[in-house]
Amino acid sequence: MFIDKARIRFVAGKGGDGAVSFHREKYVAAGGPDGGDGGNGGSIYLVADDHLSTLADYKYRKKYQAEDGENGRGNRCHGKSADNLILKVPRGTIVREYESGQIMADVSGDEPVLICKGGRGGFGNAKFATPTRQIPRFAKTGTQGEAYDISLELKLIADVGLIGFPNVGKSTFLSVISNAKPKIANYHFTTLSPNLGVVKYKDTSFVAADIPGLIEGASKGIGLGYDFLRHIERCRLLVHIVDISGSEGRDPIDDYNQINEELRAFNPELAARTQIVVGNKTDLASDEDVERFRSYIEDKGFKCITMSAITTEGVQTVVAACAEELSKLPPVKKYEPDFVKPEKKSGREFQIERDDSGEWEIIAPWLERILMQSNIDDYESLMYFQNSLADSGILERLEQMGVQEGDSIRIGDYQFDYVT
Ligand SMILES: Nc1nc2c(ncn2[C@@H]2O[C@H](COP(=O)(O)OP(=O)(O)OP(=O)(O)O)[C@@H](O)[C@H]2O)c(=O)[nH]1
Ligand SMILES: [Mg+2]
Repeated sequence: MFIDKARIRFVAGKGGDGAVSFHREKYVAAGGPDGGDGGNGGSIYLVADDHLSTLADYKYRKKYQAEDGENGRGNRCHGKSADNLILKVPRGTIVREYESGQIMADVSGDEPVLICKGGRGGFGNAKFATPTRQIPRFAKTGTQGEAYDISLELKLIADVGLIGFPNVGKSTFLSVISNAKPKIANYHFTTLSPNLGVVKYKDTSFVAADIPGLIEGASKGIGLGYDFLRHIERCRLLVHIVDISGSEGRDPIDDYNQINEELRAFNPELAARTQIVVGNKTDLASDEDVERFRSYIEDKGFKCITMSAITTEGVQTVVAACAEELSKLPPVKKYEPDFVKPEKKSGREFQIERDDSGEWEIIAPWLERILMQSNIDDYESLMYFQNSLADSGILERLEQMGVQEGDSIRIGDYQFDYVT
């Protein structure tokens, strides 16, 4: 199934915690601190894969999570950093932060693009040893990885977009000029999803995209084509194919105007894009049909080429005209990221509550971890703990909330009296 939009959640891995450990060896009395650092959490990258043409994989799996980094261990053993998660998407996938709609990336190049950064591993206590602090009984916890709700939207990368009514021969044309093998048949909406083909011309090449046919009212959601117009939004050049023979009883001039009308309704910028107008099926058309159409288009100041995709007469003239136009046009549009990362959380969030008995409770799992890893009787550890209380803004908040000397404060299983 062709899926060109998906919503997913990405969660990068957390950094591993640093270890608190002391060197132990027979006959060695007081070994130094040897707690290793935690490993980094895995990041999530997206990379373009030309073998993929749809976002179907992301329709069914909603959450992707990279592994956490390993915790550090004693004996200066550092935790292993987690592998990054590198996910494949079709080339031309636009990545947005879901809520804001801001663009995080346009995955159209060859390099993997970082979307969610993994957390950093915390330092083990070995890193905290200084000449004056020889017995650090604390280590740093790893930081959280980034996590975002993300929308993916495919906007194909192609130089040339083929547009026109159903059955005019768009897929036939693509099949004779490129390596693509689209389905071709004598009924409307043979093409149900875009096809890409690489067209070689002299020593250059370009990519052409064939999309489902457009019909009157497409911009109001009639038929299939409208949804697919986004896939030619960044084409540099449009080849507008018209069945010049009127073999389906429509007037080719009406067809031409109708399609332009639908383009305008979808996106005026797209309607203003450079077009090469191609009258197809000359093998079925009379000379008068051909001349009437040609003079109408030329009178409007545009170039008109005629061909028969089936006999291939005139096809190379269209290819040459595309190559020539493309050489004058700017490169394929890239969407620039405008995503602003939300204010970075310090990883030291807390909540303060006061119960009926007047006891204060500080809810902060990171602080409990510090307490667990510390020895409160140890001066160095106590200082580190007190600094954490001050740095994180907990003390200030307690004071604002009216804490008094001697009040009881609880953090997890620990209890203290407030002293100024
Ligand atoms: N006689 C003649 N028939 C053609 C020509 N080009 C295409 N056809 C026929 O027209 C029919 C439709 O061709 P497709 O290439 O599938 O047309 P399409 O524009 O891709 O159609 P949709 O995918 O339905 O939008 C097929 O039966 C083709 O064989 C041509 O130059 N001359
Ligand atoms: Mg087709």
